[in-house]
Amino acid sequence: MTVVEPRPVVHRPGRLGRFATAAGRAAAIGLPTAGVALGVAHVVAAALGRPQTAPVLAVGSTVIDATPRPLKDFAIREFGTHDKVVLLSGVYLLLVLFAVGLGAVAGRRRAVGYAGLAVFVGIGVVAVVTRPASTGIDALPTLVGGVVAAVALIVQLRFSQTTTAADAARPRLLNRRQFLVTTGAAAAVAASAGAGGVALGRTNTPGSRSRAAVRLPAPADPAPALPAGVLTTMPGGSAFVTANRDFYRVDTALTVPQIDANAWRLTVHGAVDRPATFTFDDLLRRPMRERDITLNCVSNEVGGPYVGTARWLGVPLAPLLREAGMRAGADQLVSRSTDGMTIGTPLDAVLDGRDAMLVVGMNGEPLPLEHGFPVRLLVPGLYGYVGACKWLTDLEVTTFDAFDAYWVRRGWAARAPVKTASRIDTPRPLTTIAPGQVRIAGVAWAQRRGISAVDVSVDNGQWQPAQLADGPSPDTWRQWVLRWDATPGLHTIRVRATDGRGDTQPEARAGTFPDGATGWHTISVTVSG
Ligand SMILES: Nc1nc2c(c(=O)[nH]1)N[C@H]1C(S)=C(S)[C@@H](COP(=O)(O)O)O[C@H]1N2
Ligand SMILES: [Mo]
Repeated sequence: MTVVEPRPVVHRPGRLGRFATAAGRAAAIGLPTAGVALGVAHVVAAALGRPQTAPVLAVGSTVIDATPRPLKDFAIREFGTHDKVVLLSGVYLLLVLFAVGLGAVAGRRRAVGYAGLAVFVGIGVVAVVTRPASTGIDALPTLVGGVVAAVALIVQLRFSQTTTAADAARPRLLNRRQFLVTTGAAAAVAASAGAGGVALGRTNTPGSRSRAAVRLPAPADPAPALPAGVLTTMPGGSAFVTANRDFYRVDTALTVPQIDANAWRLTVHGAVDRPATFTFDDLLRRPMRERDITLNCVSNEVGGPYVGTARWLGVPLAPLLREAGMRAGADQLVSRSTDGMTIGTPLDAVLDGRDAMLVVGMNGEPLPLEHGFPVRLLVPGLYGYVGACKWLTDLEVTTFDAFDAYWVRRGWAARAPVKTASRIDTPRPLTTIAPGQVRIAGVAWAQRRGISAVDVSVDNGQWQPAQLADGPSPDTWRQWVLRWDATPGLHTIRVRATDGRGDTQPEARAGTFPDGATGWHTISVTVSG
């Protein structure tokens, strides 16, 4: 007689259900493991005072440098100052996919899982140590994160599988609970370490501590008093001076470089007879100049936000270069920063008498970290990418033939004086406003040449001269206002400026690449009936 063994009744989930269970389990193993690696690395990096050595940031920075120019251009255009958030989100998304994949293979073949983790850590280490200005020790946070993550993975795998007879005999529930507990613990470690790292990285940084200790000297050559007509505030529009916290920020740095002003050095070298090195105190002992200057980015679209005016305090650059003794034939000044940026400035622009400065102060404070602490270059009349190197450490006198700077290598113009531009700040585009007397107002700039007129046209009608507020020099923007009797309906408003030489902004639209946008800022508004 044959005994037919009764088969246990099991509920087999459908295909979709099986996939979901497998994916969930893979995620439950992989995500906390990756999270532990990154969170622990982040907190160690922050505790060591080198937050930029957190592997996610190092990978992100590597991605930025490797991004082809059109894509980077697109990112800045589409996401503006959020481009870094978008990029980091992309890096995190790839990480999640990798981590889930790791969880999936680790659940089946542990050895492959550990190998996957090693690859994961390896990518981080390579990214960290190949960053400019990195040292071997910078691999430490990533390695510590990797080791702790490996332990987390071992523990999790132990509880995620029933491998021994004894395990199998145990009630499934316990096993599952243990699995959830270990996974939850790993996730908690990851989250708290990550949060701790971010918080530490914000406050306990060498840069912010050093900046707090800086005392700026009074300028020997103070900024001229602002003319009475300057509008210190402007309802709905741009105040003459842009507050530091509102000043636009454009750079390739994922974490703000942390520089101790006491350890900082500026080297002046290249085609000079007397190369020299300056400490921060050396600079502060020189006579200081203070000026109001408008700075803007070549990536600013017509009507865009990447422009601001600040009161800068700094050391005049031309005398310092003359002391070094520039050799004949040199035509380019290359600035280098601690984070590996290179910026090429025409030497004649630095030497022609304009207020080219090594800037240490912005609106009465030491330079904010985001704007280049402790020292940045500023050359009025040039877009930032050819004249405003932040976190400056090195000045090389050379030629345009001999060296292409960072953005020039990516196709942007080597010489880029700012183009005349004007912007309508109020009314806001695509808003609905009440009929009657309306102030149309904004700013216009053409550093070095100055602004001589701003005209506004409503509904393609006659150009009407706007009222121009005063400005202290041709290197700052000018505010403008025009009163308009708004009638119900949809209206378009456009603006154009004329510079100090009498040249009016061309109507033809050009994109920002390769040397700055052109065209008239045009908006439409609805006036309610
Ligand atoms: N080290 C460094 N300096 C830099 C940049 C950068 O990416 N790295 N960006 C430049 C660009 S493109 C501009 S427009 C200005 C912006 O200065 P801000 O961020 O202080 O407004 O800085 C310039 N200096
Ligand atoms: Mo820029």
